[in-house]
Amino acid sequence: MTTTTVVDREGLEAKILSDRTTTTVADREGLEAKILSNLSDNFSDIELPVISQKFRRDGFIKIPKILPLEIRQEMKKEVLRLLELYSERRDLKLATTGNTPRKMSVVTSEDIAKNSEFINSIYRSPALLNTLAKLAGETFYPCPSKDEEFLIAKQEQAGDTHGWHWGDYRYALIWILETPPIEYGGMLQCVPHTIWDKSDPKINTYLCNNPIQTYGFISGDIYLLKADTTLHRTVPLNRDATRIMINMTWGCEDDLKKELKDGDRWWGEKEVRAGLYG
Ligand SMILES: O=C(O)CCC(=O)C(=O)O
Ligand SMILES: [Fe+2]
Repeated sequence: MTTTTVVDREGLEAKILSDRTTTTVADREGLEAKILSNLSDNFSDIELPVISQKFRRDGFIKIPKILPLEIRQEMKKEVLRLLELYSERRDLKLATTGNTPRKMSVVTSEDIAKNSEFINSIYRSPALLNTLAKLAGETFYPCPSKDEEFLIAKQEQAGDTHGWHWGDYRYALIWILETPPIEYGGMLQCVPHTIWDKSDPKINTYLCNNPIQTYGFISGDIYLLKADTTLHRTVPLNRDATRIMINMTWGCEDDLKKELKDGDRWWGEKEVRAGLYG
């Protein structure tokens, strides 16, 4: 891998900025119209209750068709652009999830929010939020913490993983933009209907006492996760390979009152209080 110097980075940034067109109201309306028409083609009032029940049961539902292929392809380009400009490597173990590992490169929520009108427009799309709310049976609210709205993660080295954890907020829509064949690892594993006690997470006890569901993906997949009560992780890559995702997080009504204080926000800072390094 080559290291990006400050000069490279500035040159690259200038090039990408000059390539980028500003999003106008008309673009945003066009995007919203595409999202809406795709939803009415793919998520009828007959299908929604069926997937909604499955989601309640599993805390997970694969829904690639929630967004049209064209937008998923555009998202991949946008995420690759942001990775090139802003990615930071993380290698740590996190105490509040029983010292499970985080090994990947990330683009932080703030860097994404500040630098992508495309991602912001999709995150706030009324048509998308309305369908997700019908599916989950409650209103989706913008994430109460600006540092948890978004996360881009790129796994690339053997051993890279997003270890067992829960989310601070209820809903995560995860776009699998690129993933290797499942024999390389990178699948998602879930234990739904579990609770995160940050001072005593007891992850292995949950794993011993419950069935673990494993979901494989292909590039272009999208899934919705009930992240606050579904213990989950990605299976470590067993060889060097590329797996890229973007996470969009929303809260439920109760999340609006939540106060977080554990010093475990590993995605935002290189070194956090609850992390073990080296
Ligand atoms: O990469 C994945 O599929 C899971 C991501 C995840 O758990 C997270 O962003 O919190
Ligand atoms: Fe997660």
